[in-house]
Amino acid sequence: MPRGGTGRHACLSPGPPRRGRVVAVHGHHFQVHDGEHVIGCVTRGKKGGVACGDWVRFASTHACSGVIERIEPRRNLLYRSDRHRSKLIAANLDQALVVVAAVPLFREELLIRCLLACEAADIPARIILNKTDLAETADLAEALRAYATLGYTLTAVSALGDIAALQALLRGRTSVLVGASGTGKSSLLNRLVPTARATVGEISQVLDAGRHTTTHTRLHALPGGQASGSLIDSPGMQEFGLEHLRTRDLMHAFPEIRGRLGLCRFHDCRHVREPGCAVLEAAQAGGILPSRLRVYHSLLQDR
Ligand SMILES: Nc1nc2c(ncn2[C@@H]2O[C@H](COP(=O)(O)OP(=O)(O)OP(=O)(O)O)[C@@H](O)[C@H]2O)c(=O)[nH]1
Ligand SMILES: [Mg+2]
Ligand SMILES: [Zn+2]
Repeated sequence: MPRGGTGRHACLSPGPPRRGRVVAVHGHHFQVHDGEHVIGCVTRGKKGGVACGDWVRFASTHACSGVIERIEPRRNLLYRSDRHRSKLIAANLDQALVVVAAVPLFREELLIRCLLACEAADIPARIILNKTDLAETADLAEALRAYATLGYTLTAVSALGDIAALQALLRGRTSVLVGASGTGKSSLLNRLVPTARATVGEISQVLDAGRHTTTHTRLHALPGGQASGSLIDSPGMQEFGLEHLRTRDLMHAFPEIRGRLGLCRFHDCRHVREPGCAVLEAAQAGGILPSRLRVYHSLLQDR
């Protein structure tokens, strides 16, 4: 059994393609769970683009391995992108849990970018504030209250303490843990799926940042049988590239802008400094977080 995986490794006799779910991604190697076994698979040729959580058709070959023939249509796909390529995070999600913490240093822009990617992919997002056992967390909890009014429920937990509130959110769903390195994603996973035994890293005091301990995305079955749901742990990121979002996508990915589209004087308003802009007026009246408007404007500059 792969550490923290789902099911047993198997050598199967070759046969017609079967259905399975991708539970781990290691570069061009994938682990596929067919409901009973985990089979190491590759893709045919150079075809990449398989994400953790994908449902695939695969054929078992002569060894203890298989070949992914095709990816079934996805319900959704969470990914980030830079100028050169896309980095797939996970597919077919019921929700994304964006994990934040006061230690290492909280970076609001990373949270905002994670939430934008979720919005653009039409994946419901929640914020999980971890490390409530640390005194520094109280101020962050206060600062994040404004996010609840945007529709992102905040759940505060400690991986060292009571995680019942988080457990309740996961039941029967496929969820992914995303966020900055060192916020405690793998620590939370280990509490929720004790057999996962995921490696937990130290935090660099010098850099006040995580050390990118988790290097691969992996799906874990939550305890209690099939209906319990699945939890995907992903590597923490330092940056969250959003090259794939065009100006229009961005406007829609900010709920506070989306809700005001059509209310500006000019129909092609970009909400930067146009007169009669409903978004800027709302911001001036204190109805929009300045930090979020700043990120919106800086993202527009790249487009
Ligand atoms: N005090 C406190 N420390 C925690 C908590 N959760 C995690 N940590 C610590 O935070 C550090 C990073 O934890 P990880 O679980 O490795 O963080 P991660 O988000 O998985 O990091 P990456 O895999 O690099 O993305 C470790 O030293 C953990 O012991 C918590 O609730 N409270
Ligand atoms: Mg981790
Ligand atoms: Zn406007």
